[in-house]
Amino acid sequence: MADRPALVILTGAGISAESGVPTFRGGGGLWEGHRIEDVATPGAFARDPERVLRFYDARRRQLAGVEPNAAHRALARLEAAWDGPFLLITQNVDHLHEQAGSRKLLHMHGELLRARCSRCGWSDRWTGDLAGVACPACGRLPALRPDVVWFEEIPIGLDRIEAALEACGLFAAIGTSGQVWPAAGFVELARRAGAHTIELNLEPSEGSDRFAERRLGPASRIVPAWVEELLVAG
Ligand code: BV8
Repeated sequence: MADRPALVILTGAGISAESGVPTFRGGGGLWEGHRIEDVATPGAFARDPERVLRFYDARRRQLAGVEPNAAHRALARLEAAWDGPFLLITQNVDHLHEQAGSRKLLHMHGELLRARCSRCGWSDRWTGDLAGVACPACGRLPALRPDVVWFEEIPIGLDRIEAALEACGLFAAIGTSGQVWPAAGFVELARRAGAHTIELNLEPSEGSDRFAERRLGPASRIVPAWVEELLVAG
């Protein structure tokens, strides 16, 4: 197969929606009933750590039993078959991309199934609740937090992401509303690099007109179709 262009993919909550993980801004979305300022900022954790930990404990419990869907599996197939540079950046904090087999993966907003200590820096995989639990390393309480990037915190891997975008030939954004920065600006970096840009979403996102191409429909249907097209195109 001819050498492929460098491919960068950004996913958001929409790719996990059909696996039963609620999106953030859809009907019944996660933030409903919760203001970002009350549950997803360092200030919220400093003011009321138990409330923040209960919000994340409820989301972590929701992840038990959810499975990757056809869109996650299609992206794992694409990675395995792509003989050019490939990077899958996800804003999601679930583990569905890994469970589907993705490896060239970067969780820019962290991982809900990891915890870290806000006092001593300890961190590890964590599948249980965090509310009321002392840090296993330093013993402090409250101290443990979910290992995710809150609003006003710096996302993970930005240097690696910017380098990949500046060198990419194809950029796809899948299931993201384009409302959260800096992820919402990635399409601009890709366009400046001369990449072809495509959005795959249930409906046009906030930044839809910044993409050269868009495909509308549920991810579990349009992502496998797009992947098969790419792989057949040779
Ligand atoms: C930063 C982890 C500085 C936690 C998340 C004041 C101070 C500081 C910063 C700011 C500020 N004001 C604004 C900002 C910037 C801020 C921001 O963007 N705010 C927004 C609200 C305006 N950003 C930050 O604070 C970021 N940090 O700016 O630091 C900096 C940065 C760079 C360099 C130097 C300094 C940190 C943001 C990270 C926040 N953490 N998550 C957690 O999960 O609890 S963000 C959260 O939103 C999730 O990660 C989620 O993925 C993400 C984005 O949402 P989406 O994934 O797009 O999900 P959404 O529900 O919105 O949309 C779903 C989409 O799916 C829709 O389009 C829908 O149509 C589609 N869909 C639905 N079903 C399907 C589907 N598509 C296909 N098929 C389906 N079946």
